[in-house]
Amino acid sequence: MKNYKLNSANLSNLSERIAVPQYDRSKVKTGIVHVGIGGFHRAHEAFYTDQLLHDNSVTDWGICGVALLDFDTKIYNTLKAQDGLYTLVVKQLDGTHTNRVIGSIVEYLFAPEDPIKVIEKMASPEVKIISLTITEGGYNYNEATKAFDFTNPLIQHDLENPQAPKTIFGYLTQALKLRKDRGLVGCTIQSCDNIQGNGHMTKKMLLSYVTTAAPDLVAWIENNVSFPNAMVDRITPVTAPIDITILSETLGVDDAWPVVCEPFKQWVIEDDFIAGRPAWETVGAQFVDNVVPYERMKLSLLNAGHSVLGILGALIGYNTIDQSVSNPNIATFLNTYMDVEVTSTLGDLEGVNLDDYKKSLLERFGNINIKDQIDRICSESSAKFPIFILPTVQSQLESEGSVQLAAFVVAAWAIYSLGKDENGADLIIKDAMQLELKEKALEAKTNPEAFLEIDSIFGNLKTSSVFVEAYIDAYQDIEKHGVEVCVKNRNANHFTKI
Ligand code: CS2
Repeated sequence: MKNYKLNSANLSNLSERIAVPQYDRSKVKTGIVHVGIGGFHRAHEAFYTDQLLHDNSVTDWGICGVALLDFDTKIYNTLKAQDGLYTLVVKQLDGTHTNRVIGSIVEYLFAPEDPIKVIEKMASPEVKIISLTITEGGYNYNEATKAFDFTNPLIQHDLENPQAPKTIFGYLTQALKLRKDRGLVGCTIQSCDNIQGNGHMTKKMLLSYVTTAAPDLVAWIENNVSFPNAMVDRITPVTAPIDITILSETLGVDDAWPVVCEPFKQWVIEDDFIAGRPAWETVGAQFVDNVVPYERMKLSLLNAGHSVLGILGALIGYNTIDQSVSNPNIATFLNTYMDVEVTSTLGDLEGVNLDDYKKSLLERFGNINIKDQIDRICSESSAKFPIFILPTVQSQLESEGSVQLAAFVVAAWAIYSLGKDENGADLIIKDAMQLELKEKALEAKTNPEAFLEIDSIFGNLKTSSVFVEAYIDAYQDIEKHGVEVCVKNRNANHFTKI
C-alpha cells in the first residue's frame, strides 16, 4: 500500500481508504476565527462545523484557526503543511476506530509571526464569530481579587504594545476597535472553555481590559458584541505517537498530528449570536435559553470527576484515567463524591436524568481505548480546582452539607504537588503555578494548612474551620496510610453513616 501525506492534493487518493470532506473546500469562506487550535477544538467545534459544511452545503462558515502562542508553532506548521486537514480518530468503546478527515479549518494564522494579519482577520466583515479555546487559565481571572489580573506581565506588554499584542485581550481589543472605527457590524465572541458562565466570564474580563486599554470602546462592545455561554464536552486525550503510526500503517495516511477522542460529544449553547450563526443544531448541538445549569453539571461532575481520578490515581501510580476508575475503591469514592457532595448543589436540571448522566460518566472514564493521560488531567490544576471543585465546596459549606471528600482530594493535591507518587516515582507536574504550589506543598509537610494559603486558588477557604479540619485530617491520614487505604476507610465510614 502506498502511503500518502495528508493534504488537499492527495485527498482523492485517500478517499478510498478514509472518509474525506465531500464538499468543495476551495469555495468555503471563513466565517469563524477560532483561537486555540489544540486537540479539543479539532475534536469539537471544527468537527461539528465539518459535519455542517458536509450536510448543508453552506459555504460561509469555514474556520480560520489562530495559533496564539509561541508554543503553538508545531500545530501551526502541521496544519499549514496539511492545508488545514487532519484526521479525527474516534475511539469507540468496543475498541474500533472511526476515522475521518476534517476539512472545516480552511485558513490558519500564527499570531507571533504576523499579529496585524490576525487582528485584520478578526475585524474582517465576513467574520461573524470569534471563538476561543484558550484554557481555564487563559481568562486572566484572579480568584482572590475576583477580578482581571493586571499584574500579569503579558497584559502589561499588551497595554504598552497594542499593535503587537500577545494575549487574547490585546487581540480582541484591537480587532473590535477596527470594527468600530470602520463602521462595521459587531460579532459574537464565543468561549468554548470549561468555565462556569464562560460567556459572562469572557465579557467581564474583556471589558475590564478594555476599560483601561481603550475606554471609548466599552459602550460599542456593550451594544455590538454578544458573548453566549456554552457547555462543551468531548474527552480528547493528547495524541500519542502510536496514533500516528496506526494511521500510517493501517490506512497509509501520513498525518503528522491526528486528533483522538471519545465517541460522546455535547455542545449546549445560548442562542445569542449578534451577527448570525451556523445551524449547528442540524448537526447535534443544542440551543437553549439558559445554559448555566448544564455548565455547572458538566464542570462539577465530569471535570471534577476527572480531577478526583487524576490526583488520586497519580499518587497511587496510575498513568491513565481508566486505570484509576477501574480501581473499585476509587470508583466508589468518586460515586459517593458525586452523589453526596455534588448532586444537591446542582439545582433543578429540567430534562436531565442525573443518575443516567453520572452512570454514563463512569462508563466514559472507563473507556480503555482512549487512554486519557493522568498527566493531562492533572496539568494546570491550579486553574481547574477553582472551577471544577471549589464552587461545590462553597455551596456545601453554605448549606452545611458534607465537604469531607472534596477536602480529601484537596489534601491529596497538596501531597501530589510535592512531585512524587506513593512509590517514590517522579510526577510530571505542568502548572503555571508550579513553583508556588511546590513551595506551599513543602511547608504543608509540617503545617498542612499552608497549602490553603494560596489565595489566588482557594480564596478565603482557609477561614472555614469545617473544611480545614476535614482537610488536615485527610492530609495526615494519606501521609500515614496512603491514598488507597484512606479511600477504602472513607467509603466504609460513609456507608455506615448513611
Ligand atoms: C478535563 C477536560 O482538562 C481536564 O481536566 O477534565 O479536558 C475534559 O476532558 C473535557 O472537558 C471533556 O469535555
